[in-house]
Amino acid sequence: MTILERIRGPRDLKALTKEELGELSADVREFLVEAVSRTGGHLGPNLGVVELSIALHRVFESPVDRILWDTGHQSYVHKLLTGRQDFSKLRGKGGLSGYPSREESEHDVIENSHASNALGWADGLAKARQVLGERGHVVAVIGDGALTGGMAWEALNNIAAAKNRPLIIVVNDNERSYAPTIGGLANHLATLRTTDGYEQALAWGKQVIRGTPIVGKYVYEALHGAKKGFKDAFAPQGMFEDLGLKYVGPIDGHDIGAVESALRRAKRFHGPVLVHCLTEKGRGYAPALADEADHFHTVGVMDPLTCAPLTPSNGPSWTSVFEDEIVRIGEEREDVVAITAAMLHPVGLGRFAERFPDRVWDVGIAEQHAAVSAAGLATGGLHPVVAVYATFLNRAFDQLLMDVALHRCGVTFVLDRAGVTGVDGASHNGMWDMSVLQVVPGLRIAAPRDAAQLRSQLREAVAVDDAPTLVRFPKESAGPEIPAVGQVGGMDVLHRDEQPQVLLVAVGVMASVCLQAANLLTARGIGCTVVDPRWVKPVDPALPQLAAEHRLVAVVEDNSRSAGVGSAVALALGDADVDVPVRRFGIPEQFLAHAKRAEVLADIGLTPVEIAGRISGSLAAYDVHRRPGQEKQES
Ligand SMILES: Cc1ncc(C[n+]2csc(CCOP(=O)(O)OP(=O)(O)O)c2C)c(N)n1
Repeated sequence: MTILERIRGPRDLKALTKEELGELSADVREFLVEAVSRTGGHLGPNLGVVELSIALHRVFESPVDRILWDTGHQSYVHKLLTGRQDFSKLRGKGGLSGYPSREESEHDVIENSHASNALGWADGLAKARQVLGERGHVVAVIGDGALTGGMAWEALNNIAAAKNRPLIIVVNDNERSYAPTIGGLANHLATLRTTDGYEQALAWGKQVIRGTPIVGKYVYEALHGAKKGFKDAFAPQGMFEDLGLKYVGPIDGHDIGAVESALRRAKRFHGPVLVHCLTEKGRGYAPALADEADHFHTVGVMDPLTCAPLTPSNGPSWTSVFEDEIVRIGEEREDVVAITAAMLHPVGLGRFAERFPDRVWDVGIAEQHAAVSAAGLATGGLHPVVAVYATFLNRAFDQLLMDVALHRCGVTFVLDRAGVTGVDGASHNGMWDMSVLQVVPGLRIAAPRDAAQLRSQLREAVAVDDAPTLVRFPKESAGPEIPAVGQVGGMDVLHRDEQPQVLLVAVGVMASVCLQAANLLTARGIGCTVVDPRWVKPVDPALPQLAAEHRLVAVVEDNSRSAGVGSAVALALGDADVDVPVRRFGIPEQFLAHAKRAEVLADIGLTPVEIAGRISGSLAAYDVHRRPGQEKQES
């Protein structure tokens, strides 16, 4: 039995010797490489926090002490130490979540995987403990990447205000988000990293300067009086202390003893403390360390020895189609520039950055800044393309509405991972954009159905210079091309039966599902038209008239059913006095548990069989409803 297998909960860690702790760390790394290669998941970040997680659970008493993981992708080791060692279905249906999960364990608190929020949670929890007079520490672990987010700084501002409210912030500084962390904060952390630490400098100052005859004493006192000057002269770590936080560090985050003693010091302090730990993403696994792009931030299913991917590729991904086209557009138009929020490669801006290094900005995990600075860039005469995952655009709603749309700025938002993403669970699905953004005046939204459409709609989007545009596409491969058989207004007709009864409005990637549903309906004698509106906002002016030629409209979207494209279509039909019922197929208003994308779509009824069945059921019910008595006569 390995030491890891003997750990049933944090208590089992307490009695381990130094040697056993070393063995445990090695067990954990071996386990992570094996297990995560089998399922895919966040490997690099977890390899980097092995010792830190062990030390945290030895020093604190979770769950009485609350340990909060910012973003939560680095919580695998914490899971292993808190009784969860069955990783066989990690991120799969019925298996462990890839993030903390309160359903899984009393040791977990924050589940939502959107970065930079843990300090805010910690502030609230610490205040609650103070008001209720409860015992226990609150510890938030935040990466240097997550520390670039504005929310973290709003929290620091509040945390620092209460000098006597204990709260421990552990900065897990591996110098990287996905790519190396950027910006002034990153530079400051780098300065801290290269110094011996304030405490050591202070001790040295006392010894050396004071020991210098006559002038030494005065120099020391003068410097000590001007504490900031002294600190900055010898260990320039003033920023956190200037904010009002005690700073401990920098600590070697892979030295369990050193981390433990820093945490114990922090625990004794009756106010906010920041413990700065230096770690290495991908630690102990050579292929991860050799991977310059992201140190294996996330991996798919792979061979742990060769790292060769073991899931077959079904053709080019949506991301790679965007990546190619934006470079082509960049060649043709010098005014097109790009912004990423710490995800240059995942959102497909890597090649653009290589080709046009001066025309791309990584703003850190700062979607709000991405949007507002895009407004500035547009007003300054450029056309910015802001590429983010759909779920993270939620952060920038106000900036998109007030800074970009209100000022009629020509900014193109590109949303990768739109719709059901699956394995990353509830918070990673990009299922809200087409609902919340319906209310933004002047915004145009494109949902391309295939790679060719993505290329042409991206071009149409960047051609708009007096309003925001948005292009959204899902995860995985773009699939085969779906040809149009005709045109109505700006919409593509994908399928047309004689005397159609049902108009299927296929939003983006749902085109192939709609075509299959139409075939099933046609086989039952229910004629269909399938249109791809291409631009789903605003609703195409030709849609109400087309709808009027059918008995039922069914809108199928990979987005929340609430207030999405289906609702916009119903509104447009109502406004045009077209009295044809609209059925809305989409994601129910709930948080979806992790599972493969196809499994989730099946569970929520977004399959051809389910859609066809419900449409024919609706038509039958509609007949009964509209012509009562006819059923009786027929029977
Ligand atoms: C609001 C938001 N934007 C983007 C992301 C995507 N994301 C996940 S982890 C990560 C990097 C985090 O870096 P850091 O906090 O330093 O943790 P590390 O992975 O280096 O341990 C990013 C950008 C996110 N989770 N949340």
